[in-house]
Amino acid sequence: MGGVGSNSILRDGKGFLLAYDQGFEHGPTDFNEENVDPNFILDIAKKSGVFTGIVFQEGIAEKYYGKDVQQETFNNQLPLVLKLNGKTGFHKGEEPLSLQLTSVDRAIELGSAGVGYTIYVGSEHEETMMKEFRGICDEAHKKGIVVVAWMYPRGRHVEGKENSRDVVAYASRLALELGADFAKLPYTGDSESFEWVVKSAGKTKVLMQGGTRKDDGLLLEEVTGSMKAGATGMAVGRNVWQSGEPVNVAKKIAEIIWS
Ligand code: FBP
Repeated sequence: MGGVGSNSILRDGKGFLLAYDQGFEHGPTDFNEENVDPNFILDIAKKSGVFTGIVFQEGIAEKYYGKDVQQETFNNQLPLVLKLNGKTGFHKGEEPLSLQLTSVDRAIELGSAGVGYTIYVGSEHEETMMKEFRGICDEAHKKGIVVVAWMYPRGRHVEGKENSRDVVAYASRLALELGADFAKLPYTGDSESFEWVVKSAGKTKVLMQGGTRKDDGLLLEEVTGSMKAGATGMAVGRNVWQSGEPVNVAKKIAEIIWS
């Protein structure tokens, strides 16, 4: 996989994923009356028409994306990336561990084009996640779907260095060596340093992480910097669906990705 298979969540070689697993990771505290409804998120994807995939945990995929819903609304135009692991936000400040909750087979049953898995790089539990991830990579590739690794530096060994060039490049290299097709990584603050992150990832394609809601100008600057550095695209959540103009922001990001 890696080459041809990656195209299932790419358009003209670029990717733009809409992430909506924050209700799981942070609780509904991230949401308001509108965006607490998964259909609101699907509507953003539909109205903007710019995303190459959507990220859900199993329960939401089952109830809002399932094959019937997908056919009615998107005619298979919005590939699903099913998040296989996750943890709650109740353990902030500890050495994070996120374990597999659902399977590659279930992802395929739900019509997924890919699976996602978070590895907390630098955490004292990183080995457990790496081992689980390896098995997932092998299985997903055998069964013909792509693997997106959320590579997030976390824990006391990397504290304060979560966005530093060398730590993020280490995370991107790890994604390559573990067999991920895509690595979702935090931005390092400037295009030059992110270029090293992208280089370190080799044939693994880099998607920049969104993060907490920031000023639109800064967000677009980061997208520009990461694309200039050779990133394949972005995976974004809060910066789109927490915006007062989500469709507009999504389109502006897409303009940069496909420019
Ligand atoms: P955002 O663009 O909203 O940051 O979404 C990306 C994401 O990776 C989600 O998939 C996930 O729920 C969240 O960020 C995790 O954020 P954190 O690790 O900072 O709690």
